[in-house]
Amino acid sequence: MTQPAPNWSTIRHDFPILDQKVHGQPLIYFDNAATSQKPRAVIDALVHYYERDNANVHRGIHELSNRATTAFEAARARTAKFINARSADEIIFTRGTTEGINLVANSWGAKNLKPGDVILLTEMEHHSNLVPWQMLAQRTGAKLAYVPVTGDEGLLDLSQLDSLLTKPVKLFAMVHISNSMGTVNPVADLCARARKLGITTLVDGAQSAGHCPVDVSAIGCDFFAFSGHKICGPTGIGVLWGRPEILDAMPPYQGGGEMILTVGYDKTEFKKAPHRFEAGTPDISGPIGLHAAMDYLDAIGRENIWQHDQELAHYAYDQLAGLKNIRLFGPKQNRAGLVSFLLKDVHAHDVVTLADQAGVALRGGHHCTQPLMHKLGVESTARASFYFYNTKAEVDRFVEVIKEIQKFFAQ
Ligand code: 7TS
Repeated sequence: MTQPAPNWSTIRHDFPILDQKVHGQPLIYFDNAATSQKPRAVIDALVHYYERDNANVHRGIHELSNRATTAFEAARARTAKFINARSADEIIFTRGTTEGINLVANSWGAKNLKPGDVILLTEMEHHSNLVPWQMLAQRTGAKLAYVPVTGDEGLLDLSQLDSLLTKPVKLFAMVHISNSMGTVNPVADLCARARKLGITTLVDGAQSAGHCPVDVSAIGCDFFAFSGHKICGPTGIGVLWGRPEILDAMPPYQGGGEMILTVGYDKTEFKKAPHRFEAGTPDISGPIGLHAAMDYLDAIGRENIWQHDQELAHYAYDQLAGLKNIRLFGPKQNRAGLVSFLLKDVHAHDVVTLADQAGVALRGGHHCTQPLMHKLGVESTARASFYFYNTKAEVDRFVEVIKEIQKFFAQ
């Protein structure tokens, strides 16, 4: 059943931070791929937790500890529902996408990889889905291979996939939506092809969760990682989903309290997943805020959010494409909610600095995809990334500002 689209122009009033001026201009926040803003519902959930329920989890018998534990575990169950996992036991709370991927690399990777094995990545990975695998390859003697990117239009060159998906490949880790180009990768297809060959798959969902409907069963991956702060939740909380049979066979990532059944001076018996991967006092308010964020997003409808973000991105892309002396990155069709570009003879950081003076928050740099920038022959790009509280009027103003910047540098 499709949800009716909400009134997009009033939704932004749910975000107190958006109602302000920056350098004397109304704030236009277009840095959502870095982190999203937080609606009042999430801020209220955090305040409520700290004002009424704060206690440590899983260890107290007193009322506050029971409340905190119930809310913490309710957030885990809510997260399972959010990505259509079968059970809350498949949800590990992490600090974010980065920590989720490091967990898989250090636990699953260290156990399962040996010299000569291959870790297959794509050329468009964020450093957090690249550096942990490089570190693991150095430790285990495994090698890295990459699915190439076609060029400025930022698609995966899938004509190479059959020759890359070979027997020594033990893991295929791929980004769902590229943070620097807006490419939407066909992850269900890629995972199906890997699965046929018995290859384990990991999907980096940092830019997809909370932006489009995500169903880990339909994607058919073995691991899926995302960050709470990019989907209206607090910073410091993230999610790693894993197939239960894989999680239960993985050794713990860190040792400490809360992840054990019994401890002797010589030996420890560990809890099952997910608790064996959550040593020590966890971020408790994080999952509670994330729960509120997930409820908030689903009240709007992720299909609606996806349509809205894509519409803004195509609108922005088409307008920028109409300008002279601009180079655009990422696909023309089927683009997620961002645009990435370079103005001729203007450094991306100058674009961002001047846009900031006009109240428009952009991002400039390599976007933690340095190898990709290198491949494209650039150091950096400027990026505008959208979310559902952004409007077409804001895109119009942004394009005006870009034109003004071009004029400024043409003088
Ligand atoms: N993967 C992708 C695709 C990302 O875009 C990011 C963050 C991460 C992983 C890491 O997420 P974290 O929450 O663990 O830090 N991307 C960006 C960005 O595009 N600008 O700032 C952070």
